[in-house]
Amino acid sequence: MAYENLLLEKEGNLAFLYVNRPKALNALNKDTLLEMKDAITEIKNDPEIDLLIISGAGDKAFVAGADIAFMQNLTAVEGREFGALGQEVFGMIEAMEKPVIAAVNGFALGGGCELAMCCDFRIASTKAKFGQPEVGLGITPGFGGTQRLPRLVGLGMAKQMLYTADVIDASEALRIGLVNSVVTPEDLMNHVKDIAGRILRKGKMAVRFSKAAVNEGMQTDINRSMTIEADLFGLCFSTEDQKEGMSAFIEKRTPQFTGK
Ligand code: DAK
Repeated sequence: MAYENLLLEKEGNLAFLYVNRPKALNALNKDTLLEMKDAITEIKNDPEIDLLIISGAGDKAFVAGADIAFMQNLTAVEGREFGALGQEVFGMIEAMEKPVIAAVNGFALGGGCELAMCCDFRIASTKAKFGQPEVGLGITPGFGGTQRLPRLVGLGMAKQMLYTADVIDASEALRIGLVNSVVTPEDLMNHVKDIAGRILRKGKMAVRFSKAAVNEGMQTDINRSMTIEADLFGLCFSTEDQKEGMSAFIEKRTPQFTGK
């Protein structure tokens, strides 16, 4: 499907979703979020696609936030609806079975930082900048920032970022664990594709079950989460990839996974 505010590209088993409103630094308005909902559904249901990379079009921004011009005159009810839509779309990304990597190429502020945080992990270019500037606009983060940021970087650092609205650079984001690595802008996509390739060469269902175990386990207590892990571990033994992976090890050869 063609989108007005997004670019969706496919390359083998990889999908690349670019937020594409460079003139507004890829800010998210309602139409863009609605398109993202469709695009995520399309990627989720595409049997050819095993991994999604999300980035921003242009060379300046990943996503500079929710669209302030769009939000400026919202009523309380419309604001709530807009927040709920963003939460729904970001929740779909987080819950998607297929791994999702954020390739953060520039400003990731407000809703942009929140978009990056709902991905499985984040790789940044040296140009990336992160922050939750909402309190400077007289609002709170509304697309999960108050919840995902403390889970990723800890309570103290999250509260400092949320209360001060300070923008941090890529090296500081690396230091606090918000991103996994920082590379030059020229190297960003190749670096992310290299990581994606290493994931795609593993047992597909094992990767998906690992994602489910982490995501579901993090929402519950340790006893329940261990049960979730045990269940998903057990489920692996219903896959052909488990048999192939273990046979290959015993036979001292490289496994030929089929994703089944
Ligand atoms: N929204 C709309 N337009 C934006 C934008 C944004 N977030 N960010 C940038 N733009 C537009 C600018 O208005 C400008 O448009 P023109 O004037 O050219 O028409 C164009 O992009 C280029 O921006 P600048 O000229 O400002 O570029 P600079 O290099 O000088 O500065 C900047 C780049 C990223 C530092 C600056 O643009 C900036 O500070 N942008 C705003 C960043 C920000 O505050 N982001 C957080 C947005 S608030 C909720 C739902 C959602 C949310 C909260 C609650 N509920 C319903 C509960 C989410 C909130 C946010 O994300």
